[in-house]
Amino acid sequence: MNILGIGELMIQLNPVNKGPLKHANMFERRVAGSEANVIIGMSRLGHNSTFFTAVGDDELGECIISTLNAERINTSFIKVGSGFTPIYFVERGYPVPGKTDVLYYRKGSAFSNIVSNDVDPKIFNQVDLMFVSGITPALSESCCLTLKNMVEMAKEKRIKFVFDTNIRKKLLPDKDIALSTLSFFIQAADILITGMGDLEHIFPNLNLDEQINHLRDLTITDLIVLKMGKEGARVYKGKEVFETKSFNVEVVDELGAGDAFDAAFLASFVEGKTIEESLIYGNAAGAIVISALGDIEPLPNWRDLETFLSFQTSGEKKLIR
Ligand code: KDG
Repeated sequence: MNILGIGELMIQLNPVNKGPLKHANMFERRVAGSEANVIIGMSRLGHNSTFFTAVGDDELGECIISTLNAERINTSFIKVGSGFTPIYFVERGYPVPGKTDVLYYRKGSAFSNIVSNDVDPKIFNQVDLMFVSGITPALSESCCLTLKNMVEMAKEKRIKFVFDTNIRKKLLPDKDIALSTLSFFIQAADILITGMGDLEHIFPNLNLDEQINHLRDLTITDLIVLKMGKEGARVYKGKEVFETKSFNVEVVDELGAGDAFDAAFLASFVEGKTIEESLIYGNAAGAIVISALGDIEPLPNWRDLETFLSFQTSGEKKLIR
């Protein structure tokens, strides 16, 4: 399948050790960005991918483009030079063990300055599926407007539109603004992905069934995917509900686990695997990514997924060194 992803990539400065950021003095420089993580994950699982973003005309922008090129992503539509390349710092495992926080330097970035004229309509040629998340409309008004236009163009061309609500509270701290910023995309999605934290942010103090019912009222799709972290994942398809448990692994760096889930779930689902199988591959990819540093580096290919899953069922017996 041909996939188009849209979103911001940043330079990630990830401490080598866990602990408070103010005492971190050794960092590894990586590249990450939620939507790009998903697209790279899908590329590793065999799908042709194009990515639309913007970066600064600087060394860090070049680093981001070469990362995408190395993953066989088509970077020819990327805009260079409309602002600076953003950076963020990660705080790992502190103060809540196993949890991660981020410190962004992204306001006014190259991507947040994009306008609809920066999008070459040829980007939609031969695309089957477009992936977007709630981070992009939250970055700036022009990002939100550009993305709305892109969704409309994709719809005209009958491209399947996948939307992950993917709320970053640092970008959308107010629940009403969060809901109004995301409602166009929630409504238009052909596949809608969300998480427990996102539902709690936009529909606080309700039980899960009530939250899902509210979401159903806002969207045209009958396919909602719910990421439940340690509890696994669920799909609501019409009146049916499918659920699979997560895998128990040591958390090294939780960033990117949800993106890895999306990549493996979507890659499996669009190539005809059942909903249950797709959920299992999604959970396996999330578990693999959570067990190693970085968002992009540990994203699995099919062989990695099969090795992980066969270890879950057969243990050491099937591992040959
Ligand atoms: O999904 C992991 C990402 O959230 C993170 O690494 C960076 O894209 C990012 C963001 O906007 O927080």
